[in-house]
Amino acid sequence: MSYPYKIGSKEAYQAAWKRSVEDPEGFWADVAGNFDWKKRWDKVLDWNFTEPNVKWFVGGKLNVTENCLDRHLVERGDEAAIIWEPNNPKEQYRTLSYTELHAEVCRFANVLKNNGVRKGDRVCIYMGMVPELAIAVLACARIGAIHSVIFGGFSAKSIADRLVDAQAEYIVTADGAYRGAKDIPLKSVIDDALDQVDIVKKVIVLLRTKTPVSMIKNRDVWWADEMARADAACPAEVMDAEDPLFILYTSGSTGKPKGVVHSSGGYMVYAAYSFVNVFQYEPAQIHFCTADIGWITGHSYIVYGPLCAGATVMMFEGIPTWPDAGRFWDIVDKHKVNILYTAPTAIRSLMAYGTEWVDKHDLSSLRILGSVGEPINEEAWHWFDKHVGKGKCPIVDTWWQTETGGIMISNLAGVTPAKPSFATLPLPGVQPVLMDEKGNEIEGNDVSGNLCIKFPWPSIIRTTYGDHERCRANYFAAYPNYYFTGDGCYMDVDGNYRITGRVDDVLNVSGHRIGTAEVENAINMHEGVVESAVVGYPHDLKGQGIYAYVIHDNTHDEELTRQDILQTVARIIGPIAKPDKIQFVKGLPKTRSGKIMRRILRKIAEGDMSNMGDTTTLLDPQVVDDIKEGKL
Ligand code: 7RM
Repeated sequence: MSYPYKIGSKEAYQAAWKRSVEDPEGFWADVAGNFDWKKRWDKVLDWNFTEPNVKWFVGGKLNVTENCLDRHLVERGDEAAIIWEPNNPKEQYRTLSYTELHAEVCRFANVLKNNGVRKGDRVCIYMGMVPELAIAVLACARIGAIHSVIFGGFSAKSIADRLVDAQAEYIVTADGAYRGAKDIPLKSVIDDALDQVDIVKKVIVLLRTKTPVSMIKNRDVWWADEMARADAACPAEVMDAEDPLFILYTSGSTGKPKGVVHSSGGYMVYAAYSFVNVFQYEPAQIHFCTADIGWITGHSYIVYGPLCAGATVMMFEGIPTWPDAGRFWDIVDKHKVNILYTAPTAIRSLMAYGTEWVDKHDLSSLRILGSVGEPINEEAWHWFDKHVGKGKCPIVDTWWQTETGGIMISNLAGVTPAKPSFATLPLPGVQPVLMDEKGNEIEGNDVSGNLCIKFPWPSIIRTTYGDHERCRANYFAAYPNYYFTGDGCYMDVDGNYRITGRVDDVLNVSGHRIGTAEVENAINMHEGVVESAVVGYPHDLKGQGIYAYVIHDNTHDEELTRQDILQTVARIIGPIAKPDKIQFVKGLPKTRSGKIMRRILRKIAEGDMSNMGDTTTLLDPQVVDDIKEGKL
């Protein structure tokens, strides 16, 4: 497989970026021409950012799975598409060639059809990191069903909310999932969700952990039984370039997660284009993205991008620290991984275990390293470079979002220079700008502002499922005619971008987006809680920790209440949203109009008790001192 759209030198990068701005339609038509279309598009781009209404490759017809699977069969059918490493290193790993993956996807696509799934239907997928997860995702794409993958750490309540929002009538799950020393009873969580929701018609259950499950007659069916009676051949559904490919829920500044909708054509083109360019992928290399497919990183850089490029992906079921802190390095060594794409939080946690875990393994197969999910601090960057890359592997720091579908700002490995803690430069096709408070573009270098994108790229969010106005209000209203990212950004004298973090009420905990309002809602559901305010604070491993200030009616034991609140948050959202610290307070710093002054709460959570700034607008300035005294 060759990649005519691969940019291989600094000069080519500059030329490509320039062309992408001067002639975006010509630029993207050239990239998109390298994929299999059942019908070529009539028009490359139709757009406005006011509604917003963005359409790429208008009138084009395709099926994403033909690009990810069928077109590789003749030349590289026997080569590995997925190498799967199980949670337990003593269990045999599995390799699925492109031919095998294609066969499994087609058969499972028929299973979906046999169970009533039709084009446009929403299918919720709640599974661990097993090959069947990738198979289920691709099988949906095969028949034009819209998948909505939910990360295995989310609670029954979170699942129920998402099922209702997406009006999903079908679920694919497993009895359980292995993660380190734990196993998570997935089907049982689904059953709890289904006690709250009555729209689901079928649940297809994969046997993985042999955890006892309840199987309800006429509703729940086993994966293996269904596969055994399904046909092998499944022609790919003809999809419009703008037909939705998937929904993925992500947190914003309101209490309710949004269903980000991605298209078929534009998303696919951008996922493959960014994969090949950022990682400078060469055929036969083994690409290991450690993210879960439940997050956008797994969608774009385990499934769609790499498979579309005919790459070999490493898929890992477990966690970096089990059975020991050398697990990633053991996998790299065992499977001769060439590209390792992971998160700063994982790097920091492994760093804390010491270098002996890394040094034990042969990492000489590594060529390129990547980071995603949050700003990477310099210490972690240098540790990654020195101890993992041995000073020989370019590191790509990739900035992007669920809403952008693919990597937007990053160096291209070994082609454009890296700078520790900087995502550096936009990919050709991406036009970032920094905005001031008044809504003007900030010109020049060595400046800071809010990061916006001024021109569409193919994998831009199309809508928020079932509520287009929400999409407009969230991303296209703060700065008219721009896409607003929600991130703050600094640009250095050379024009390199450094993402400094969210400027809205969204936390980034271990690379997971969590809205402060979401956590507050969950805490407030606990009996006796009168009110709460949640802020982030710097956390050595997680990047940000969650600090909750809670007003409680105080009739119970404080420590017990604390534990109960944690339990409530785990129930309502999932364990990832549990506050690291809970401080019981008598009052919250509120303005006369009733707004909580989070700035003050953030300072206290950070342990910075100095100058609280202007507190004269507070209803009761005394609460600030009370909170300071009780700081954890
Ligand atoms: C891919 C992903 C998006 C938010 C985004 C940023 C932060 C992501 C970086 C980063 C600094 C990076 N999607 N973020 N990557 N910050 N440097 N390389 O993470 O939707 O889950 O989160 O994550 O704040 O807005 S996401």
